[in-house]
Amino acid sequence: METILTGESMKKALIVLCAMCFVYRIIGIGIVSASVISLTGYTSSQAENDIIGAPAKLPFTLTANFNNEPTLYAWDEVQSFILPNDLYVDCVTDPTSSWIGYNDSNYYIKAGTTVSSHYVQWDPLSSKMVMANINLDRDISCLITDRQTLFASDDRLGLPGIFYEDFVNRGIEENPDSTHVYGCGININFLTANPGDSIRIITAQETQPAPVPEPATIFLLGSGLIGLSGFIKRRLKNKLRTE
Ligand SMILES: [Ca+2]
Ligand SMILES: [Ca+2]
Repeated sequence: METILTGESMKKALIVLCAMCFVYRIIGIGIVSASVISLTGYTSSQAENDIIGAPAKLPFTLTANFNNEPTLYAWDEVQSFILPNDLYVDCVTDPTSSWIGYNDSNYYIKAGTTVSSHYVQWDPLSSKMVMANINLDRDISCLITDRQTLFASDDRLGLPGIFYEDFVNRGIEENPDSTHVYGCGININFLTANPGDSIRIITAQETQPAPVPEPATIFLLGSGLIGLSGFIKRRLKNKLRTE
């Protein structure tokens, strides 16, 4: 007795399976959105261009000896990432957010929160100022502006393919650098010499529970499976009869 499906019946079974997967997919299982960064109104007293983007070629190592004049770099890092542990930050826009914690004079984003990260770097050849307005598609929750907190967040938030070195004076200074966050936008004003000024901009939200398939979905999937098994049985029976 032969129990192997023929090429034709295999093809039909596959079509039925694909159709079921498509129905399951369009009902909305596991769809995750991510933040996108944009830059407007960039001006600098001496820089000529206004370009946004990550370093053109990855992998790339971010070192103190790098310079990206006259470009202000701003790039998306990890998106919709669930923090495996607490993440310390330097500024928060709303300390009462449910995902913000406070410990020993420091704010942190609680483990289990979903975050998206963006990196901004201004690194001219010689001392220069940059003023820019950066917009995200979601309200900004936190900034990471200090060498130590940047270093401590590189592994979790960094863009794969960029190697972030730890070096002295990474981050920004309290004076004269300034940041002003309003909703999903941020104004930056950095006066910079080597090794450059860097910050991380974080959006955060409570992690949504994984969607549970609705009864209608389960019914569709169930009927699909029953239909598929009936189809295979019928094909086998017909095949045996003709042999
Ligand atoms: Ca600076
Ligand atoms: Ca530099």
